[in-house]
Amino acid sequence: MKKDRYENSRQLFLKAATLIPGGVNSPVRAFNSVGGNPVFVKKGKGAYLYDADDNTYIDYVNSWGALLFGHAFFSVVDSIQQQALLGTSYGIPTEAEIELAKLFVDAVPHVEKVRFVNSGTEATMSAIRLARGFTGRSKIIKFIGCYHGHADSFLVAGGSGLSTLGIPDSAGVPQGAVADTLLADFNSLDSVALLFEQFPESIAAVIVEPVAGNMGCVAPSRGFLEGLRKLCSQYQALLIFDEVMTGFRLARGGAQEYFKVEADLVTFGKIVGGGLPVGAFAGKSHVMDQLAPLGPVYQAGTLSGNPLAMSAGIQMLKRINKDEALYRRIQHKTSYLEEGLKSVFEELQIQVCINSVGSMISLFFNSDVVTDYASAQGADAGVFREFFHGMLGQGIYLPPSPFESWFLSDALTQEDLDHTIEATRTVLTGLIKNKITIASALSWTR
Ligand code: KE4
Repeated sequence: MKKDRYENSRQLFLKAATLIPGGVNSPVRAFNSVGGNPVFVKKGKGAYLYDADDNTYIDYVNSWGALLFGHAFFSVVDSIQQQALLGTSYGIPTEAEIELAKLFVDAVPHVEKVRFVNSGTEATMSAIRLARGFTGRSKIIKFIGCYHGHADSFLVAGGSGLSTLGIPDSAGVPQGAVADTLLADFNSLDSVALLFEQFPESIAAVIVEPVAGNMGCVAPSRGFLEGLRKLCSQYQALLIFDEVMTGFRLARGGAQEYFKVEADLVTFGKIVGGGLPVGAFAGKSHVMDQLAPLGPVYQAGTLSGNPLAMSAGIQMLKRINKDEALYRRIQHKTSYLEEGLKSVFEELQIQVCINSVGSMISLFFNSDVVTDYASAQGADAGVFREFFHGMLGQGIYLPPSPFESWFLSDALTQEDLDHTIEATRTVLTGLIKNKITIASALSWTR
């Protein structure tokens, strides 16, 4: 009997679900918001993924942004192989940590010291603790729809998987853990100013995704980041740029370079580890030196600065340093894709909002512009679901949620981009013909 296109993945998912909650090790992978079963990948190479049924995909997730140069990038793989022969972990300082720290501090503006950890969550959790320890204050401001990992104090009105699953808060987080987490609206300086007026001497930090990627891609409005800088300086709070997504993606110096706004602390993940578990947080010495063993703010990790992960990160940053044209090239690829998608929607008279910054891009089935979480939520999730599966069938792997940014890798070719644009035309044409599946969609065709 003809095998279903995803049969092996389906079998693997059934098996995984007997051993791993929900069959996945991170909720957003479970396809909950798009329905169906996740595909299981057996190989990645360059811009492509190969799943358990030997289907091939052009990848626009790239390990949620970590793989700026695509899968199995030769120098990263080679360095990991070399290091593995020398040992996988020591729990003792190594020269590699100094080398990556130097590459990091030379690339990222306004930082003097960096501490490596194992995930973006660890980086943001530690940065908040450091801000609280440095200022002696306890409150933090985060933005509705922004996601900073799964540390307790962030699990309020979070984006990414929390929005995908429709659980903006999480069970198991005691009220006390979020009592000091104040919420503001992304792109609304008034909502931030109001909180500072209410708590003029209690706010340790404002943490923001300089480009929101966890409600879909949403750019900061003109003056928003500059306004946050001004308010934090005025009230002696620290401005934390959560650059887990934007770090080394928007520019070599990340969002601070791209928007020319100085943060007091920055948190990194993803690209800095080249696909291995690395997070980092960094700032000026007088703040970072509050960290143990120098200062009173405790933070630790068995595998922090792990030699395998350091070797991968070193290769990523070395490649970024020597590839002068990288960011211009990947920006061009993103603009080409965006223009191509827009022309297809225009041709088919379908309303859509496409947001992009650098090599981050999102598509909202929405008639309005998307500038914050509320407008992102206004997009038609049902049509996104149909679109996602249609594109999957065309060999295009998109993030399985409307509340996620797509991430381009430099491995994408012109042909890949053209195929993506053509696939979009094929899928949307099919959706429009198939009135039963997307009756709601017709409501937004012109
Ligand atoms: P991790 O702990 O997942 O490495 O990083 C947490 C984090 C912190 N800050 C920002 C801005 C982030 O985007 C993330 C994690 N990003 C999600 C993608 N939306 C990771 C995917 C997942 O949860 O599986």
